[in-house]
Amino acid sequence: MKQRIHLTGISYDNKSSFLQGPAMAPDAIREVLHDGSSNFWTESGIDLQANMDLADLGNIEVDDYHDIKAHCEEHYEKGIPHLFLGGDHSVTYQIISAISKQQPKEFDILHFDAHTDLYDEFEGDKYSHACPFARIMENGLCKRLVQVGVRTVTKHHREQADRWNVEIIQMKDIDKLDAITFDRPVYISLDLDVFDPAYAPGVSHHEPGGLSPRQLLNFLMKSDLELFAADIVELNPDRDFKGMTAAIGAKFVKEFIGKMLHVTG
Ligand SMILES: [Mn+2]
Repeated sequence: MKQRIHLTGISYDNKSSFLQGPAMAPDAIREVLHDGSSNFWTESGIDLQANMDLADLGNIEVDDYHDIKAHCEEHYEKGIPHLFLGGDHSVTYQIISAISKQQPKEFDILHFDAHTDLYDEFEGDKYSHACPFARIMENGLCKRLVQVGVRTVTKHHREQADRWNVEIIQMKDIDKLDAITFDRPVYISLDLDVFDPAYAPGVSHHEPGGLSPRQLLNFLMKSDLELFAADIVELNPDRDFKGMTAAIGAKFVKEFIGKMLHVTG
């Protein structure tokens, strides 16, 4: 039987501190996904079209940041794997707030990013795209947060991480990634700026020295984590080159769905 999968776009980038653009990302990723340039098999050998019933629930478009949560609550159904396409990273707090009403503290978050996004506030805004994981942790919305690929840690971030026992695997220590395992279902938040700008130029914040897509693909294939939902955020189509970064987004849409299907190739 085909596994139902839900996909929601969140066309929102008003909490971006530097450049806008990620509001256009959901459609840019969908375009690559459906342009016929690739097939629907995962690298682990799963035929997605034979195994998934993908329902695209369209884009959430709101003016008020705090309205995103209610729309996510309407879209999210516990038990149906869900993929969210941002949007800037501020949307993750709204998504997790919606999800945690149905799955209180029963899950962990695995967060790939060049940044911790743990600021208590950024430029006077507690809901900036630099702050979502501070809001998630202070509200106790998940059990465990593991951040991977970070390469911009400050003293403030370190203090914030210590407050909530956030585990940070900085990019310089990336060899430790393979040892990470999870006891609870996992939500992955993928900020595309975790990748080196050489691979992913289409993001607002270029931070050299990042992950390669290959490293994350290999980790996903080796890991036995139980993925129940994920987001892919911070694609900025205005900064992209020939859709290269959108293609990485589309690639991980497929690989994340493959992980959600619980079938083997
Ligand atoms: Mn980031």
